[in-house]
Amino acid sequence: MSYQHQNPTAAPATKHTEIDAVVVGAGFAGMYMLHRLREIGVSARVFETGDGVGGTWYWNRYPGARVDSPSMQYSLSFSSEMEQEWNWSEDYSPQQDLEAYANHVADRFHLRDDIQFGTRVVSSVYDEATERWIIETDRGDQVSAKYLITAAGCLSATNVPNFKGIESFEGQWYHTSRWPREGVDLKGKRVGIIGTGSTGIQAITAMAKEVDHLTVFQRTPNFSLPSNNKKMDPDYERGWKARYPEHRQNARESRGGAEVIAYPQQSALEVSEEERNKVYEAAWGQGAFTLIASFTDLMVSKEANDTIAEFVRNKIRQTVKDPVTAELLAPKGYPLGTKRLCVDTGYFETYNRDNVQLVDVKTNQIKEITTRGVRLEDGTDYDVDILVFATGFDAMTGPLFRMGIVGKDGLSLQDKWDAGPRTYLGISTVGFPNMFMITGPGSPSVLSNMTTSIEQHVDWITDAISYLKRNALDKIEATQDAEDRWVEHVNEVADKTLYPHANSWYLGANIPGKPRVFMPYVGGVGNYRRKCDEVAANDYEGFALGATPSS
Ligand code: N01
Repeated sequence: MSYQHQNPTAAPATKHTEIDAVVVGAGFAGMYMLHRLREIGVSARVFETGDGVGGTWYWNRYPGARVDSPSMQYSLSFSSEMEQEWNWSEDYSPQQDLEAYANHVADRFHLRDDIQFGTRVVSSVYDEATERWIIETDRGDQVSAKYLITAAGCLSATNVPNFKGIESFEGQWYHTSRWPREGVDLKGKRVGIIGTGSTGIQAITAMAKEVDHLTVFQRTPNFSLPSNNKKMDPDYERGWKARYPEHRQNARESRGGAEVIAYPQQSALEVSEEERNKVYEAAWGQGAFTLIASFTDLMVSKEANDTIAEFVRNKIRQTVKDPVTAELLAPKGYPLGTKRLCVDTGYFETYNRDNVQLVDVKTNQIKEITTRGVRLEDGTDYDVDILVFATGFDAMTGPLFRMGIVGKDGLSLQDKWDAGPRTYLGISTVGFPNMFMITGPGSPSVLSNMTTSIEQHVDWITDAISYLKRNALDKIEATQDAEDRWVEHVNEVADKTLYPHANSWYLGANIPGKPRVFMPYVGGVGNYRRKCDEVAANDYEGFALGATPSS
C-alpha cells in the first residue's frame, strides 16, 4: 500500500474567515464529517494538529500498535466501492495499514483541500451577539462558524504523570502516542516502560524483541486476551465482502458496534464449572473479545465475573514460567472487563524472556525520575537509556477541554463539567448551541467499535443540519430537561453493571483530581441508535431549535 504524505493541504484561513462549520480533528470522524457536510452543501474547514490524517492512527505509531476490532469491521461503511476495493492484510490491522487506509480515504474523496494540518484549535468561543462560534488556532487563524463540530477523538489528550525529576533524565523519553515518525532505535538499549494498559501490553510485546533489556513498571495488572491475529484469508475476505451490507447492519444493531455471531442465552452460574470452562476455552480459542460474550451476566454479576476472571488468571499462571511474576501479572481486586480489556499477541509469554523484568510499582511506588532512570520509594534504582510512558490519556473530556470551549454567558465547558460531563445523547450540551460532539461523553463511543459509532454520529449530525436548513432554521441546543434525563439514564445503566467497580479511565480515575463519573454510555450501540433516530423522527425532541435574526 502506498500513499502520499505531502499532499496538498488547505491554505491557512485568513483572519475572520466566515464558514458554515469548523470541524476539529482529521481522524476518521473529522474526515467523514467533512465528506457529509460537503454533500449537503455546508462549507467546512477542518483543523488538525498533526501533519497528516488518521487521528489515533496518525499519532499512535509506537512499536506493536494495532487495532483490536476485526479489520473487516473497523473501517468506514459509507462507500460500498471503497469497502469492496480496499484489502486488509491481517485480521487485526497494524497501525501502518490503518494510517495508509486513512490516507486513502483522504485522497479518494479529495478531503485535504479543506483540512488545515499542523494547526491546533486553542480557543472556541460562542459569540452571543452574532450567534456564531469564533475559533482561534495556534497559527493565528480566526474563523467565525455557525457550527462547531468536535472530532478530536476520545483518547488523544496524552497523560504524562507529573513525576518528580523528569526534566533531569539524561536519556530519551517518549509518550507512546507521540512516537516519532522516524521511529526510535531500540537496538542494544536498556529501555524502561511505565504502564501496562492496552498500549503498554502491545508495546512491551514488540519492544522486548528489539531491546537489550526491558524493565516494565507495572502499577495495575490488566486482563488481556489473545487476538489470534493472522494474515487475512482471501476466501474469508471475499465471503465477508459478498455480504457486507448485512454485516454492517448487524454491527449497527449490536451492543458493541461489531457483528456478534450469536448472543449468549445463559447465565454463567446456571451451568456446571466443567461446562462453563468448556465455553471459556472455546471462546479463548476464537480470540479477542469473544470471551466476554460467553454468558449473559459476566458484566452485571460479580459472582459470574469471578468465574471468568479466575479462568484468565489461570491462563496467565499456565503461561508465565516464574510463579512470582505470574502472580504479579494476574489481575485481582477488580472485575474482568471493568478496566478496558486488552488484546495481545504473546504478551504474557514475553515475561519468559531473559531480557524482560517486571517491577511492581503498586506496593513500592515510583518516587522520582533520576538522571539515569527510575527510582522507587524504597530507594531501588533502575538505570535505563530510554524511558517510555505508556501512561494513557485524559480520556473523553481532555481533548474537548484543550480546545478552549466557552459557551453562552462566558461559561467554559470545563466549568460546566466541573463535576463531570453532562450531555444530551453525548452529542450536545446545554449552553453550547450549535456545537456537536462526535463520540462525546454519554454516547457508546469507547465501549464500541469506533468506526460504527463515528458513522452513526456523523450521519445524525448531518441529518440534523439538513433538517435545520430545510426548515429555515440554524440554531439547535439541547434543553436542560432532556440533558438531565439523559445524564440520569447514563448513570442508571452504568450503575446496573460492574463497570463502576474499577479505577479506570472510563471513570476518570487515572487523572488526579478528575471527577469520578462513568463517561461512556453502556446501554449498547443498537439501543442508542434507536434512541437517536427516535429523537430525530420526533423533530429533534429534547432540543430547542430556532433561527438567528439575520438568517
Ligand atoms: O492507557 P491506560 P493506554 N505510575 O490508561 C499506568 C485504547 N487503545 O494508552 O492502571 C505508574 O489504559 C496505568 O496504571 P493504573 C483503549 O481503549 C486501544 O494503555 O492507572 N503507572 C496503566 O497501566 C485503551 O484502554 C488499542 O494503575 C501509571 C497505564 O499507565 C486506551 O486506548 C491500543 C501511572 C495506562 O493505561 C488507553 O490505553 C492501545 C503512574 N503515575 C490503546 N500513571 C487497540 O485498539 C498511569 N500509569 C488495540
